[in-house]
Amino acid sequence: MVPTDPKSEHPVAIALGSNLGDSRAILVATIDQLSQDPKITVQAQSHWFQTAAVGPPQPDYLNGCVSLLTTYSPQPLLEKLLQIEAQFGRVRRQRWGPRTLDLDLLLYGDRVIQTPTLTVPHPFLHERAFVLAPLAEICPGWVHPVQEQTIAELAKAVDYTGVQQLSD
Ligand code: A4P
Ligand code: MG
Repeated sequence: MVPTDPKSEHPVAIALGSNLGDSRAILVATIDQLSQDPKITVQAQSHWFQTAAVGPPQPDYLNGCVSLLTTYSPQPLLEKLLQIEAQFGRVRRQRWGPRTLDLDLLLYGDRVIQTPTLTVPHPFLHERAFVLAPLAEICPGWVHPVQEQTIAELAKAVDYTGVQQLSD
């Protein structure tokens, strides 16, 4: 793996999701937490989307994405995300089951990372409408380093049934 220069800033995209509790308040507070970290500059935030759950039957999700510049290297950034999830009471029970907060590291520059704890790009990013709808708003030209297509191109290929953009 190419070492990350600790001083340089790296573009990152993160997906946010919640379908338990006051999802809107939890996601807004999460972005606030990210922006308060001195190693993170939040660059852009998508609209919120109400989305039908993929996986076992459960309530609709609120989903959105943010883009960042960060001096964190990938693993410490993941740990930061897991720490914020824990802070909002995320308890892991069931794979793809309901959660107060799910933070996924979607893209880290053009890096391809495969470790036991971290896969980047996120393995389902290119096939999930609930990720591609918000992501295409904020970074349409970002080239997915495995699919070798832009986010806008990937976003054109998925079905948006059950994905509704909210007005604010
Ligand atoms: N991990 C590996 N790579 C990553 C990455 N790129 N970003 C590891 C974040 N985590 C990554 O995650 C388990 C472990 O994955 C982490 O500890 C980390 O080391 P998790 O969040 O506990 O597991 P999970 O979320 O239950 O499973 P998974 O496969 O990550 O599910 P997803 O992809 O997060 O999907 N439907 C709608 N409409 N909207 C949603 O947001 N989300 C999910 C969960 C299912 N259905 C949904 C939604
Ligand atoms: Mg997850």
